[in-house]
Amino acid sequence: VRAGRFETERTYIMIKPDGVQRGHVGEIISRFEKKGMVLKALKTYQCPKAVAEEHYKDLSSKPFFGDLVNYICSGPVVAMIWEGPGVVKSARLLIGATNPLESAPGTIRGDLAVEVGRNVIHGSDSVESAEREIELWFGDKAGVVDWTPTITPWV
Ligand code: 3AN
Repeated sequence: VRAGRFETERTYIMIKPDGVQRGHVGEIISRFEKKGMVLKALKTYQCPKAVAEEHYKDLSSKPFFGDLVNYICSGPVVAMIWEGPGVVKSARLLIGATNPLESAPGTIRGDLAVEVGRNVIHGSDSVESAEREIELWFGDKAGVVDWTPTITPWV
């Protein structure tokens, strides 16, 4: 995909139930917008257990897997597709390290969280994971709009 002069990619970003309930949706979306990424889909969603289990299937042998699935299903999430140049890695940098106590200040988790089990946001860890997760969460294509901003954002 080419948007303007950039080669772009897509990533799956999800504000977890704690981020939604603590009122951080606007703040988090704002950080991605300010960075220059393009919002391609957004929905609030009450995640069924099967979707959370599929999403985190690589962690199914971890001792915290059950708690993780229950947490993701404990209230609505905000599921999003963001597009932009290098967006998968860039989003991970904006999000910060998995453990919020080790995330740098200025990152989303570094600024907004203290617990690894309540770390506010998910972002895909590779282009391949992103495509798998987009298919899982937005497979029905509902709310997914293929658009390119028509203004040139900068010279
Ligand atoms: P990330 O979300 O930064 O990609 P992963 O994929 O290692 O990190 O972990 C996925 C999710 O599992 C984390 N976002 C966090 O919610 C949860 N998690 C990871 N490690 C732990 C842990 N030690 N205890 C509880 N939950 C954890």
